[in-house]
Amino acid sequence: MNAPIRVAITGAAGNIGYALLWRIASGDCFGADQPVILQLLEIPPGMERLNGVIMELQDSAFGLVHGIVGTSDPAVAFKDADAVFLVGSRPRSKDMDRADLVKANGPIFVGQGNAINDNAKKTVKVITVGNPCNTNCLIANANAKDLDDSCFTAMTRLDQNRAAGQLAVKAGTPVVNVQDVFIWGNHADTMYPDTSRCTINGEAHGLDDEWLQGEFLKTVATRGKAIIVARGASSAASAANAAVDHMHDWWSGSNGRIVSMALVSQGWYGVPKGLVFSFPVIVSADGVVTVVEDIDVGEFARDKIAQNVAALSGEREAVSDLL
Ligand code: NAX
Repeated sequence: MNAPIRVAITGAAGNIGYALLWRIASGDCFGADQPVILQLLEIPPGMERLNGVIMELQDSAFGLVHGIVGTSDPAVAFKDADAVFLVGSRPRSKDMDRADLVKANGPIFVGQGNAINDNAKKTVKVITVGNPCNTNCLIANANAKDLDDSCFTAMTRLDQNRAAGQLAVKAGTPVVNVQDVFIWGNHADTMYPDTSRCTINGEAHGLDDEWLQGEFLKTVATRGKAIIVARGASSAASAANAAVDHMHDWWSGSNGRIVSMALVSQGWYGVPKGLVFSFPVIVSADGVVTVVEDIDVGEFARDKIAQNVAALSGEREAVSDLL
């Protein structure tokens, strides 16, 4: 057994938190030999629900859980954290558009970026899930002045998994046989699932552009809305699963496979420096994330990348006072 690590989760009493905590506690994320101390953050109105969640976690008697802290103080939640899941944020109400959501949630990530900077380990791995996750991540990173850009990521793994799921159905094969599809850009309906390196059953996929650029793209881009319509609630278990996949691969390596992570751009593929943008990456077994820089970007993909750059540049402009 390794020494326990400290894992902070914000919005821990929410829907995604309820699925995520059990996956982390059971070892799916950090490994079966890695004990965890769970440091759970909620806002004061969520504390009673959080107490109920903590009771249930205790009642699950997980051998890997070596401690649980429930708090509404970010300094306590992020203290000495090795890994942070930023899940909590204000949901979009009916009268809000995306720009309103960016403005409403931005201040949360100023405070949390500061608190991570002052309290977490300097090697902390942060995944941002709460929407708009790319720009929330940008704000948190900008307010964590002493931490390296590489500590901060946002989640596009759910979009990747949705794409892989659709490709598997189309090809009539288990999803495990679909490899190396990845996402460019923003976690929003502008994101682009790129199949240029994708293999199915170990071979180049051979699917036609008409389907890939039409029905496939539309299904993946609008999947979140389709789930809300069908379920009456937004994706929760699949989002938690994607967060586990993202952090698992960051912690233990992607085993040579290409996966999607939204990173603080260092200018890769012409994406302006500082935007939090999803790229194809490979992660080494010791957690070093490397952007795959030799993707042959065709005209269609180039146009999609440009659309995402424009959208994220607009979001950055809208929160410039928070950076
Ligand atoms: P819930 O509304 O069920 O839970 C959010 C929780 O966060 C609540 O318990 C709330 O009290 C808490 N919270 C709010 N502000 C907080 C703060 N400042 N500090 C700590 N906790 C705070 O939402 P849930 O379904 O769990 O979704 C959480 C976030 O994930 C949302 O922003 C949602 O839009 C986003 N999603 C992101 C996805 C992605 O792929 N990146 C997909 C799923 C999901 O839509």
